Amino acid sequence: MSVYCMSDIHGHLEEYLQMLKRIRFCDADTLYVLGDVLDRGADGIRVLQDMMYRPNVIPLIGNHEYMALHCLRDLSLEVTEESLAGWDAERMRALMDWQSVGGDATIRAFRALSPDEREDVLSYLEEFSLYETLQVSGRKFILVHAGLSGFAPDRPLDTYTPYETLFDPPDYERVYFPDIFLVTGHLPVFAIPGEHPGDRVLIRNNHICLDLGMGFGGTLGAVRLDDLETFSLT
Ligand SMILES: [Mn+2]
Repeated sequence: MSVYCMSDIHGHLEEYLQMLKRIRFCDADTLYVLGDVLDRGADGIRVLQDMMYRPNVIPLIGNHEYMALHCLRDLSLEVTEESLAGWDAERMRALMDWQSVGGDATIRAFRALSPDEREDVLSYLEEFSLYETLQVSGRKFILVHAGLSGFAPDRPLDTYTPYETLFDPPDYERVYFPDIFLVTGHLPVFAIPGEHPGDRVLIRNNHICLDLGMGFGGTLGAVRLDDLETFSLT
């Protein structure tokens, strides 16, 4: 009956399954996945298809799913290169922005799906939430993919936009809430300044940063919120 978080799986099915084994994930546990399941690695869609059949896996949206959602619905209807000629500049820019951060791997996998499978994937992605708040073993947590841009201590969480929560990392030197851990992915731990191992989940200043750079040749991390035990595949 434990609660786990993982983030930035980035198309790495083997490592995702390996981490589920490592934490001995069972039906009584809950796993929150904090976005960026897709892109970079080849198997993001397969990870999604595993997650969607597990009622105890709760997905949050990352910037990669956000970008994918802006393009996949169109790609689902129009899969030919010719049909792209009918796209307006804004849609083309959204597609190119997504491709520039590794979207091609997902586009290839999505095009290989049957129409029913595509619809299942799209409906699943549309359910992803922007943030979650939790209390586990007396500790409070806010889960969000990247951070809380435009932060004010009294600002209600439901007023943050996708641009404020999915793209900009927080200031890991700053304590945002004295009594709440802010749990994020998005920025690999090795890119955060300071003395800490790049292949370990970082807990500092009421932040928990889960991204160990799986999308950049790094590894996958996880945390158990019940006791703040951290896990890494290295
Ligand atoms: Mn991200």
